[in-house]
Amino acid sequence: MPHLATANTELARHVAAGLQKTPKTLSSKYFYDDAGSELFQQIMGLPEYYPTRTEFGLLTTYRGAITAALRPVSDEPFYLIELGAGDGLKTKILLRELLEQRANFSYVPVDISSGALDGLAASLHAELPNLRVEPVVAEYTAALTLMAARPGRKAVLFLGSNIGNFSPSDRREFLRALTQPLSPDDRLLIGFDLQKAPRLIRAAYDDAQGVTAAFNLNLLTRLNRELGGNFDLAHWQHYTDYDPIAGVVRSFLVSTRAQQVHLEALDQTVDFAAWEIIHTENSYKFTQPLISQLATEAGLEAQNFFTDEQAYFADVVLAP
Ligand code: AVI
Repeated sequence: MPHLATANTELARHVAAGLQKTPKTLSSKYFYDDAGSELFQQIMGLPEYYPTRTEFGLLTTYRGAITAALRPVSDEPFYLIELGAGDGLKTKILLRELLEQRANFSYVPVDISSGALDGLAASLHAELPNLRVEPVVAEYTAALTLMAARPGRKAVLFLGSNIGNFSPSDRREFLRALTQPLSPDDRLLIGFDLQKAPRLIRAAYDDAQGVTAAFNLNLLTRLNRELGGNFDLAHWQHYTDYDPIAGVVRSFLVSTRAQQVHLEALDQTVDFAAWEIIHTENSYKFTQPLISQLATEAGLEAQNFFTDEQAYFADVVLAP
């Protein structure tokens, strides 16, 4: 018998509230259980999912200029802090470059899951034995407040267009909260997926092999396991669309028939009409003016804008 969450966990409270909204809504932050994280790794390698390989190419091409913008001019020690490090594949490009430059720095990967950080620290230790790694298990803003007490520049990485999964008001608030503990000498490097041909964007979220569908549907498997739900996956579909006016991919789970779902841990039964949706994810796409506006609103200045030849993706250096 799996161990059920009580009605008091963050997930339980989120689901109880989200399934009472109109439209029903669940946050994409709950996609990333073990199976979801594994599926996201697969998504990053899909032919249709251009953001990861584009950002990888961009960091490779501009690694010299990017590290020059991030590291202090003098040889004083600094911290390269990464929010949500994942497998570190992209970051290793910058880490290798800084090690080759003999830069005086520590790498500080931040995550709320200590498991994710343990794996990363072990792989870094094996691959880059000279690298100083100081993992921090914390929420992002708490980690930056903690690091602000240390002397030396903080260069903060937030790659992969993770910023695109926030709503416009949440991303403004998030960036303001991130910026608040930083001092004028610190820097941020943020990855933004850019607006482009709508069909290309849509295909990235509706791949031919169905991996993104499995990733979205896995949320229901998680609710079945952790909240004692009885979602029958045979009667749910993944649906996604890109809205070029709002510049956002919205993803949904669609109930293919009228059905009731019981969630034991919530002591709640939820009715779904035929073709009713649960909105599960927003993936916002940006333009250069939107990025500049966002920076200004957060009290930041965009200093360098690095993009690929096709202008699919941008990594932007920002200063408080
Ligand atoms: C993590 N995040 C930036 C991904 C994105 O592109 O919005 C998550 C994702 N969802 C579906 N595919 C990938």
